[in-house]
Amino acid sequence: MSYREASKKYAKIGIDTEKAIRDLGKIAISLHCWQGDDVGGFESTGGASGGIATTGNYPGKARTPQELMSDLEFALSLIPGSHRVNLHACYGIHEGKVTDRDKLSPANFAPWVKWAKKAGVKLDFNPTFFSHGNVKDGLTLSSPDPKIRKFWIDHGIACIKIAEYFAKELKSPCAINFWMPDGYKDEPSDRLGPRQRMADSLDKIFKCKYDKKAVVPTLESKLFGIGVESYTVGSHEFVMGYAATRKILALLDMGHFHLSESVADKISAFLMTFGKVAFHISRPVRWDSDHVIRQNDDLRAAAQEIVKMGPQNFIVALDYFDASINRVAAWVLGMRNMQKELLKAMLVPWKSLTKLQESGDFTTQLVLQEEYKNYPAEEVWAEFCRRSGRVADESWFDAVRKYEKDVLLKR
Ligand code: RNT
Ligand code: ZN
Repeated sequence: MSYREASKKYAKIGIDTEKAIRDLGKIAISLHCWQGDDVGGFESTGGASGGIATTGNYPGKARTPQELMSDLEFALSLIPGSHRVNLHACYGIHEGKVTDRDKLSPANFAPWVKWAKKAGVKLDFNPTFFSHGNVKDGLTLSSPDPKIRKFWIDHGIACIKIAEYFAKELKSPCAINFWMPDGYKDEPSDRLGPRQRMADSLDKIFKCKYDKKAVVPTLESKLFGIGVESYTVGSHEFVMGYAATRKILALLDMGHFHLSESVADKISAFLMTFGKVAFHISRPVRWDSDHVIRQNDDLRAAAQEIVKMGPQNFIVALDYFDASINRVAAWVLGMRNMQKELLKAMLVPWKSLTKLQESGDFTTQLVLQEEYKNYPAEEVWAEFCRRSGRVADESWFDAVRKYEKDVLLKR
C-alpha cells in the first residue's frame, strides 16, 4: 500500500494523515544522555548507586564528554524530528580537579551548551542526588544530619542556576527534574520525619530566585529501589501533595509503580491537578529495571493519553539504561518506538470512539478499537521519515553496526 492509499483509508474514518505528520514533527522528546555510559558521568569511575543499577558490559560505552557528544549526535542523525537532550549534573565537564556538586556552575556545562547549539538540540537537566559520598545512610535532602542536607540543598540551587543558563542560552524553557533516592531498606520507626525534612529542603531549594518561565521544576516519585525496599521518602503521595501545594509539576516514571498499575490511567487525573504532566518513559520488567522501551501495551496506552490530552501539555523524557546491548541502538530504537506509538495514537479517531463510549455501545467500541490497530500506520510513518530525511525501516541499524565497528569497538 502506498502513502496515498493509506491516507485515503484514514480519511474514511475522519483522520487527516497530513495533520498527523505535522503534529508528530512538533513533538520534541528529551533524550537521556545517561543511556550512553550506563549512568556513569564524568566525576569518577564509580558507576551508578542509590537504588538504581545498570547490568551488562557491552563494549563501546562513552568515556569522555567528546565521546558522549558524538554518540548522541550520531543517534540523533537516525531519529526523525528535532529533539532535546536530558543531562544530569554528574555530566558536568571538569578541567583538572572535579568541582563538587554543591559548587557546580554554568561554566561546567558551557561545552554542552556549545555542543547543543551546534547539534540543534535544546537541553533539559537533573540534579544528581546519587552516586556520591554525601548520600549518607541512603539519604540526601531528608538526612537527619543538617550538614548533609545543606550540601544537597546547595546542589539543588546550583542546578537551578544551570537550568536557567540552558534555557537562556538555548532560548527554550528547561525542565529540571528532582529525583532523590532517599529511603530505607528495612522498616523505619519514623516515616514522617524524613518526609518533613525532605519537604523543608525542597522548599529551601525552590525559594532561590529563578525565572519561573525559563526553569520548569518537576518532582519524580518512586515506589522502591534495590536496597531501599521498605520505605521511599519521595513516594507518590508525597510527590503529589508537595507538587500540588508548591505549584510545581509531578513526574511519573513508568517504572515507579506496582507492575499491575496502569500509569496511563493516572495521566488524566494528574493533568486536571497540575495542568501539565512530566513523564519518564521507561519499561520495568518484574521491577524498575529500566529496559529499552518497546512498542508494547503500556507504551501504547501512555502515548494515547498524551495524544488525546494534547502533547503540548506533556514533558516527555526517556529514562532507561541497558548496558547489555549497543547503547546507540538503545537510544535510536527507544526514540523511534516512542514516536511510532505517538503517531499510531494520532491515527485513531478518538472523537467517534468517545461517542460510542458515551452512547453505551461498548461492542462497537471494542471492535473498532481493535480493528483500527491494523490500519496502515506504517505507511504514514514511512512518509514522516522520508520527509525528515531518515530511513523508515530497520536499515538505520546498518549505520549503527558500521559506527560500532569504526568507532565504538576501538574504545
Ligand atoms: C531512578 C529514576 C531517575 C533516574 C535518572 C538517572 O529510579 O527513574 O529518573 O533513572 O535520573
Ligand atoms: Zn525516572
